[in-house]
Amino acid sequence: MIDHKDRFIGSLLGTCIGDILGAPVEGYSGDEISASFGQVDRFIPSSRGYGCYTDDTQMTIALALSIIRCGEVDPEDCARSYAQLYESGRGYGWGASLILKSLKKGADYRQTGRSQFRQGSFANGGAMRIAPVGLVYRDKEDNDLRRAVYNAIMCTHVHPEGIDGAVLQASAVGLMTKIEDKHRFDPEVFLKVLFNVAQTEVFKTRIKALEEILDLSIPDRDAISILGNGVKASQSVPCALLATIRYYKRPEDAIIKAVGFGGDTDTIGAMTGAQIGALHGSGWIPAHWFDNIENNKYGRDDIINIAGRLSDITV
Ligand code: R7I
Ligand code: MG
Ligand code: MG
Repeated sequence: MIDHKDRFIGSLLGTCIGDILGAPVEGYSGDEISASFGQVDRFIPSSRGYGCYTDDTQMTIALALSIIRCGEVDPEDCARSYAQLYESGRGYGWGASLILKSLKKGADYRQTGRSQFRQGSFANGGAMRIAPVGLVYRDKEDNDLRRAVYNAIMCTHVHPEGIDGAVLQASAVGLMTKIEDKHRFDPEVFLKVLFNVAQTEVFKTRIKALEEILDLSIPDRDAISILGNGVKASQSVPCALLATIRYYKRPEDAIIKAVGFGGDTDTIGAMTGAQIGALHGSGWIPAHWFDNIENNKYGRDDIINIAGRLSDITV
């Protein structure tokens, strides 16, 4: 059986590894990735450096630190924490980037979620960073989890689709922590639970599509053209779920496949990594990934430590 703390470590390292693997090919199509790299199964040096993560991991760390500090999700402290860790070279979305800079200058976290897009951002910036909430709130009722997710992302993501994507990602991570025997994970049951959690039409439709993709064994390439793989939460979150439900037995492969779907690759990889790590813990992570994760402040060793402290929190 996988130890509780190790699931937290696996989920945060999984986020980080998916992010690092996917970052150099963000925006490539699946075909372009296979033509240029075959499978992305190793870290590729990029302008950011080798083994360096992006905003997805940086915001995940900021959120985890805030939960550790407050013992729960406190929206004001989360906003402060994101702003504190923000570094412009980490590939942030431009809306998010402007918001984080304004928060740094003292903007009100209750207003910033609509400051760039009138209805809020429909992108996946809420979902990409939400694993710590999924982990800590795993035993909470759906409404409580939804509230915690909202509080964790409201400073940047208030669009119903941005929120629903984050809630689904958090639920997926939380559900994975409860699968005691990884051989007994049932993708159909998993999708049914998520269908009931979803509140927007677009996510309900995409989860139904995932059921059909599984049922009819629709190949990945065709599945991606049904789901989309872009920066919208409604595209990338279902893609991450697809990699998980199809490849969960082989955690390494699940992340490689998620990145290979193309599109918002660092984020799809990160979200699949968070889900898969919550299921398998961290023991499966190959040395050539583990050893090469950046390891300065808030790098690999700090992430492991933060995950351990997060696992002690009860809400
Ligand atoms: O959601 P967010 O943090 O971006 C996350 C993505 C991930 O792929 C990361 O890896 C990183 O690359 O960025 O940042 P936002 O700025 O909220 O959203 C990202 C982009 O989605 C924006 O820059 C817009 O191009 C687009 N977008 C929208 N466009 C039009 N109308 C998001 N919401 C809207 C919208 O309402
Ligand atoms: Mg990124
Ligand atoms: Mg991305």
